[in-house]
Amino acid sequence: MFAKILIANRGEIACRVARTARRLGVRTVAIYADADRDGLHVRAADEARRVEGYLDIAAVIAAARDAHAEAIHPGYGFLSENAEFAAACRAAGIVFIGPSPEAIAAMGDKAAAKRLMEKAGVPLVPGYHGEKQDSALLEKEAARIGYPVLIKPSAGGGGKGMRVVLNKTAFVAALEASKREAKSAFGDDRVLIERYLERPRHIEMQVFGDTQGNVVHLFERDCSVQRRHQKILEEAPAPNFTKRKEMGEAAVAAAKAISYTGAGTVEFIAEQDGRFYFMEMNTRLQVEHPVTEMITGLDLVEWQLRVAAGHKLPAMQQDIEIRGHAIEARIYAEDPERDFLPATGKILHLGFPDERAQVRIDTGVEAGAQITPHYDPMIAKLIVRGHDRATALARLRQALGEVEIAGVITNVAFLRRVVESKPFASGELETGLIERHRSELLGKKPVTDEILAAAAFAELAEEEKHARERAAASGDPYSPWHRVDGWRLNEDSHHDFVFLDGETPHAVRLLFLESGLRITVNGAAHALSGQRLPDGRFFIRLDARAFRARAVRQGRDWHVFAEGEYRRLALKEELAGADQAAHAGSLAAPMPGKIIKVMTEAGSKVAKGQALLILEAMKMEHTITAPADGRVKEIHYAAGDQVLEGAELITLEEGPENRA
Ligand code: MV4
Repeated sequence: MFAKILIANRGEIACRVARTARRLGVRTVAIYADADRDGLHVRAADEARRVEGYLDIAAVIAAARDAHAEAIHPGYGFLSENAEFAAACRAAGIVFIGPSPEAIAAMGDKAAAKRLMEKAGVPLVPGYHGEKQDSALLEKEAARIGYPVLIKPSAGGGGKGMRVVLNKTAFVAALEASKREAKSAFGDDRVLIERYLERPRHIEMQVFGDTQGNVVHLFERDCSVQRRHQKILEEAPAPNFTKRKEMGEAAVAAAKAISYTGAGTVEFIAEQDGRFYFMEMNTRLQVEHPVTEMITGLDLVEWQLRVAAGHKLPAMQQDIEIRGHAIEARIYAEDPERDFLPATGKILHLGFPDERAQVRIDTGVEAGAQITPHYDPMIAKLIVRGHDRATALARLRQALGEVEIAGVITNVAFLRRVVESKPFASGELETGLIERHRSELLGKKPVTDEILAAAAFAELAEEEKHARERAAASGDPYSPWHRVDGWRLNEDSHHDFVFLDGETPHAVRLLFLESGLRITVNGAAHALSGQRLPDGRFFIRLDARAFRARAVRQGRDWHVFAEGEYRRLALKEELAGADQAAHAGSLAAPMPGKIIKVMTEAGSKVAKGQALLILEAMKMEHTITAPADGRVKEIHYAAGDQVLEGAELITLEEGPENRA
């Protein structure tokens, strides 16, 4: 086994590889770009080297040499399927933890790969995969195959440049469009033509080869649930799938045809009746490998390291079996309500369910991390196992409800809706599932009374905390003006809030009665009480209901998590029955930009409305002013600094004692 390896990647997969390496006593070297210098993956490794970028072949090899790493694990993405990189490792005397450059290249050209697979007896979608590309010939081939057909670029996967053609009349225009897109995306305008399958499933087989020529498969994964070729949910084994044995044999034949070594995935497209056809082979470890690990009990990274070190496969086909069912959900920073636009920002709070035997979380970020547009927006993978699919599904639903992410918009609620949906629950998987059920899966659900009550309770607790601090700081801590329970002398004891859920206002009234606290939400009054739990959450009683809730404050907003639901609520105004409590606050950048000028300094007293800082964004200047009287506690940036949206610029201590 290797003494030391370099991990040429970042994020969750770099952390994932480091975990197994550590368990095996293999030392690890991380690489990082400047934007990632504080990344979790840097700390997950034993040492780290700065590189200009993760795609810089010479720099990665130099880092490995410099650190005396014997091998490089490429993870997925970046250089993982770059034959040139694998060859450069070989030339430098470093082991590439993956297949040979020849195997990578053989699968890189999709049409050439299909010709090769055809020879190896692997089933293909009826089609044309030839080298001749004149349009009259292609049109004739399309007619031979029979419409509808699909035109695909030979050079690329991922759906780019693909065109469905319904009939002969539309063929030439579609061919030209496909070629144009292929040329600009891959620098290669060759295409192949296939019969178009209407409701296919994406089923892939995990394979492994060693340097002695042994090849096994580790069963299939169903990755049909995706949108725009981005996988969302993956599971193993594929539900309602009848061709496991045949597909396993086809995948092993595919790997053997190119003398494959290491971890690979043979992708198939399958019809609803189970007939399947080779699509492409991914010559790397995949994002969704954990579902295979959960059903086989094997560690695929350990297998990769062993095979790369020249050992025989740790288990042969007859020793590998399926135990139970596993599902992975990919948590992305994206906004389902805005056409899944990638979201950016700072993660203010990050909470996951406790990891246990059947619940696994693979992540590469932590609270405080910035989600930037520069890298993949995946925050974490949540993987669950059950003795059958229904159990795994229930566990996934539960675990998703326990995920707490504040500060950046995510797809967690959307995932939960997909998981709870009828087509997913019944295992009727197909690549069009999300699109077909779009309207049921999207659209806002009304905010619950529990969420509003938790927000109001959190706001009250926050105000009481400040009142207590004020009382302690004043000379007369027993003055009735500092009472923290809402009671005010000779005043109507209520407290009104308006919480904005997006555009929708929700009026909430807290009433302080002798009998206790009451809350009015959505026109109905309820008894309310609560206490703080050791983990920082509230335990709240709302009439006869009791639940746990977490509330995370961001300026005047509350991020509230309760009963699997999440809302960001903006406190719009507060018409207190008595004097207003002051708010400690942070001033956040409203958009990404550059600091032009700082007009105050730490320790200064400032008045409400006073200009503190100028931010240039989108070619305009924005003046950041004090939201209240207070004292500047800390200034986090200087003139010339670039800031991300939501970055805390200045921390203010508010309150009358800080008044100028
Ligand atoms: C297909 C197909 C229907 N018929 N081929 C999309 C990406 C590429 N790797 C293969 N893809 C498809 N090929 C034929 N002959 C439908 C798709 C397809 C798809 C495949 C797998 C997963 C998701 C998909 C989403 C849309 C289309």
